[in-house]
Amino acid sequence: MEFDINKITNEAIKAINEKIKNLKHLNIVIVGKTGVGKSTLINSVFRENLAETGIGRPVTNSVRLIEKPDYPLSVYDTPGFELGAAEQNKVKDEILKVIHDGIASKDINKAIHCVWYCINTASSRIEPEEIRWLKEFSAENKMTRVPVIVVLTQACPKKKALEMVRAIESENLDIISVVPVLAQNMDFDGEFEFKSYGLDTLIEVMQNSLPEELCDTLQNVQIASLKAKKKRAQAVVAAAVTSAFGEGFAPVPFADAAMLVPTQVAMIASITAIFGIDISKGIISAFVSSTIGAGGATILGRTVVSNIFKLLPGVGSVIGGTISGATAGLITTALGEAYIRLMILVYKGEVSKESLATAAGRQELEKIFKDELKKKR
Ligand SMILES: Nc1nc2c(ncn2[C@@H]2O[C@H](COP(=O)(O)OP(=O)(O)OP(=O)(O)O)[C@@H](O)[C@H]2O)c(=O)[nH]1
Ligand SMILES: [Mg+2]
Repeated sequence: MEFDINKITNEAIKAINEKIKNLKHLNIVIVGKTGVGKSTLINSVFRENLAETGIGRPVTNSVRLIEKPDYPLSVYDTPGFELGAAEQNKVKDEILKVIHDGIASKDINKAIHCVWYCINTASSRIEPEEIRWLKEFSAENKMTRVPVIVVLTQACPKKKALEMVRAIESENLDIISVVPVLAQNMDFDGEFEFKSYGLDTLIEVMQNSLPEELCDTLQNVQIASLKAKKKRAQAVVAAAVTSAFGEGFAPVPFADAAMLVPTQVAMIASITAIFGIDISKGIISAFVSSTIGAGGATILGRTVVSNIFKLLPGVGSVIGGTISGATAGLITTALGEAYIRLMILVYKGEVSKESLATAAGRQELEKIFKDELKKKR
């Protein structure tokens, strides 16, 4: 059958745009005294320097909403917050109002999904006022149950940070975790530098506390953990294969290319959304032509199957133009894994659209795909 790379590329681009447009909207609240490092944290965890480049508008007296067009995250920031009973109560009530408004909307896109309460590790000890705030907030959050994560900012030295973690844990607060982080490297008189750490743990804790519908969104906006993106992307591949090919015993008519392509296109769209990078048509077209359409070695159609089988001795045989679902699944898995490898290269800036347009670039992609196929044998 005729295998139209351009058509599949266009379908993939369309699916990617749809997937990104349909991501659920994530909303988080960040509380903490002025100067603890809230803005630094936001810029380090989320793509596009959000705290600096996002449009901040006042929601209430002390709460500011940071958002960007076509960006599936809103951050409710509390800049300039000073400790003191009156100010603390005001901020608490305003945040509770934001939470209640979200719930009243009955819309997951408007609900508050998480609160980060930031405490600076550099302060000599945890102030009783902070603990009191957390206790009072938790009491009023009993019904609304928005998960609270205590983030220990500027957490160095680590030993001191760990002491603070223990001190907070001993308070038995109604929080899901205490996470020490150093959002940016910290320089000491040019003598030595503490390396940033902990943001990946914060992402992991978030990922585990969010409803499933928001997990792709979190991965889309976060830039703190490549490992978390990869893990989520691999889960997408596994789910695509399971849902499309089941247990894999039923024969799949291979000549019918239409059977595989939609599954693979949807899988690629989801993975792209997870990586949160702008993907050009050139990159998708290079990927399609060097994998499922590699110079005469398309996976689809009978000729292809035999080509693939040269790579996969012992996998089974082609009977009457069908292959087992297991084999179709295996090819799809290799395709997904190869695409994840490509996304990681693009994410790290190790490959460009220009280099993929060259013959050498495409050969490299083809090699990655064949590599993955051999792994799955
Ligand atoms: N090296 C380093 N500096 C940090 C870190 N976090 C915060 N800082 C510094 O601490 C100062 C205050 O940080 P901000 O992020 O502006 O604090 P904020 O909580 O947003 O403060 P307000 O907006 O006033 O409430 C800035 O000079 C930051 O550069 C960090 O992880 N590493
Ligand atoms: Mg700030």
